[in-house]
Amino acid sequence: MVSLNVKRVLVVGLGLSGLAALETLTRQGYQVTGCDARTEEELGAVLARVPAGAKIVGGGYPPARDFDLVVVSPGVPLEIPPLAEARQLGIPVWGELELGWRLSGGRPVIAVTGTNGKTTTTSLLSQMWQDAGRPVRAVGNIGVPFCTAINAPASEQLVVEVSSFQLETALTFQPQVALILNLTPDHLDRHRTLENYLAVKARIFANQGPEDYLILNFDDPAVRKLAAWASGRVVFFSSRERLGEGVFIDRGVITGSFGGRRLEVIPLTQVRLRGRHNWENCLAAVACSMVMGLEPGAVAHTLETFAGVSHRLEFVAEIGGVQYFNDSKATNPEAAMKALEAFTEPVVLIAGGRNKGAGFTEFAARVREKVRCLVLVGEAADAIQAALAATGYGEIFRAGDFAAAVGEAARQARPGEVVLLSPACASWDMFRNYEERGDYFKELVWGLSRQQRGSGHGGDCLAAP
Ligand code: UMA
Repeated sequence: MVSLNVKRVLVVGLGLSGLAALETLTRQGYQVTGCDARTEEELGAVLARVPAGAKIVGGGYPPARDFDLVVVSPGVPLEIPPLAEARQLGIPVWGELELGWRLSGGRPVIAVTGTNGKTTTTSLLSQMWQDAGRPVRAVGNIGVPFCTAINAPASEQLVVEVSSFQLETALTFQPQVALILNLTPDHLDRHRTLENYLAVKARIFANQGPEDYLILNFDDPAVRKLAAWASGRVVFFSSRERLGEGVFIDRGVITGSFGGRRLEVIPLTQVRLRGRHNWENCLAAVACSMVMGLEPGAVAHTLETFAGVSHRLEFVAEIGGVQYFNDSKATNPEAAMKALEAFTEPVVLIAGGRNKGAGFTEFAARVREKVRCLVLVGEAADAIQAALAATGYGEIFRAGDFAAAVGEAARQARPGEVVLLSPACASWDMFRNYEERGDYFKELVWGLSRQQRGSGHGGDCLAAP
């Protein structure tokens, strides 16, 4: 067991990460206090999950000076009092990822970051390992705190989805393979400037050594530039250019080229995921599989069969010739623009929610090109409508709530079209998270599909559940 050389630990935030940290630290005999901005009453059922032996402070934070280490959850801003105080007093502040990484003894991991596509790529990599018959576990931002995997057998490959929030408090994290998929403005309400955000993302490879790999998107200028700072071996992937070295598309075939060795993996037409952004995720995963020596046959099989993950361009149902897709994970304009690129059919788009500090000018231009009609809902509806007004686009419907938005989209859509939920915004004004938003969308669509069947027009109804 790895010793941390501390006794008293303060865990800030009692969500998934905080609870996992509390559990792990208590089990290892540290004196642990968990705290949360939510009062004990608001924490409610969470308290039942607090391990025996851990103290809890609800409705605020105890002073950091009483502790030797502060462990913080990714969603907690670093300016709150105990964290500012800890920094002032020189008390270390680690994120849950850093804690898990240290307690795991710094085991070799694959780490995936980027603005969009992290969860898809993490899941795709896990599936590749599974299909190759190798034990694997996906952890991190994907919804499974790193701390839960500290005792995973050494034979098990950990694939870690890493967010910018987690990287802010990752000090010694050193993935054997780091992937950066793309970098566009996101979470600027927290990181303030794009430069800060890029600097935080670059921390994923800051501790890498010469034997480690850094897999970078050649087509993304901000990502490509990071190669200059790498101390590991850089491998590029590109969906637009045939690279001398790296992974790319050559005459429609995903191809890898390393040290004069060339490998044709699979024609794009046989890849199940849709859209260029997904090709990029596939290319990044292929590059990772190659540097890790995975069998190409298993990799090709995964690409042929992997249908994506929930809430990312997830097919929900076809009702009366209209296809419904759930892309609730698109919590920023860039992600929603990428989703739009995946369709050649006319799109009825549902967008809106809480803006995380993004501008909508570029998004509006893309909507004008690709969206036949737009249904707006949530806090950011005015801002999005204003951006669209500047382009002269008028096909906009406003909905008072989420269910009304789905109903309006269904009314507007014609056979052969796509209804796409790709909100370009966070869900927090109406839901707890994007999963809840996506699940509600699916329920509403399945409800429409049942209505359609009930009305005797069910012959052309293809519903997922
Ligand atoms: N809290 C405070 N003070 C604050 C803010 C929050 O005490 O100022 C408390 C809240 O009351 C709550 C707890 O902190 O009890 C929540 O902590 P958290 O927001 O870190 O949430 P977790 O449940 O620990 O989930 C986190 C990630 N959440 C965020 O980064 C916001 C999850 O990513 C991740 O799956 C999980 O750890 C396990 O690693 C979600 C996410 O939205 C999916 N990520 C963002 C994204 O993908 O864009 C970064």
